[in-house]
Amino acid sequence: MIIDDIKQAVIEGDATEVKKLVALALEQQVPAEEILKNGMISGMGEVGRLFEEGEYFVPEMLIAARAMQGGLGILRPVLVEQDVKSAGKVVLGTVKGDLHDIGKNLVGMMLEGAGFQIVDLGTDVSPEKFIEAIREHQPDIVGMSALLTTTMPNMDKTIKAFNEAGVRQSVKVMVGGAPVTKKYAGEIGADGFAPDANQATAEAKKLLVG
Ligand code: B1M
Repeated sequence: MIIDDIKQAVIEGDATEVKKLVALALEQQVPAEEILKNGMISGMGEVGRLFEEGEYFVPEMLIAARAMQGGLGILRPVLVEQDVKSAGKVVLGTVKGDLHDIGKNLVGMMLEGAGFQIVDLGTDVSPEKFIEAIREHQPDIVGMSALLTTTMPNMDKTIKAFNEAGVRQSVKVMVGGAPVTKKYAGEIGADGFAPDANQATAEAKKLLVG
């Protein structure tokens, strides 16, 4: 099945094959969500497992990540095509010390698809850079992503820096990423949390209402 082939191509880090198969799956009317969830994200889960077991090393993870980004590039127009009017502005970034950006990019794409305007600050974003972006772009929401247990505390530090800089009240803060939990989000005083990109969209909408 094409979904299994996409998953396998991500695991093998074959970017050309991933791009080709994702395009083919879309042509065959396979829903984008299924390609994403059961093909690409599932493949990355397996890559993580292989890394944990010592079968894969950082280069293999990196190559798989490139393959996934390639596939996301093909899916992007489908994921973001829906709305045109702006539902709100979101400044998005992966916290300081953290270079993982696939999940953050996916959250950005889904938010864009739901009509949000995205200002993506990239990875390894310091509290100062977030604050600068708040002052420059005046977003409704600041979204922070972290994939490492060692960088997750930088979300807390960033929120504290927002308080000190006097910008905390002007934005809602949403956090997410594999090690982040709803409980942790509450502990650090974030306004919202989402476990995945789909729910990030629903959470962002909720934050702007309530
Ligand atoms: Co890294 N890495 N990595 N890695 N890597 C993990 C995260 C790890 C779990 C692997 C493992 O051991 N099983 C482990 C972390 C362990 C821990 O902290 N508990 C790990 C490690 C240890 C490391 C290094 C330290 C390895 C080393 O150097 N020894 C190193 C750190 C570098 C750094 O950041 N400073 C490192 C490096 C890398 C690469 C650069 C090689 C590469 C990243 C490339 C890139 O992103 N451009 C990489 C990869 C690919 C992974 C895995 C395999 C895949 C991550 C991913 O993209 N998942 C990962 C293992 C795994 O997750 N199974 C692993 C797919 C993505 C769609 O999911 O990012 O979870 P995710 O995003 C989801 C949700 O979390 C949520 O929605 C997304 C979509 O549904 N979400 C949000 C994310 N952000 C959100 C924000 C929101 C809301 C929801 O609101 C704002």
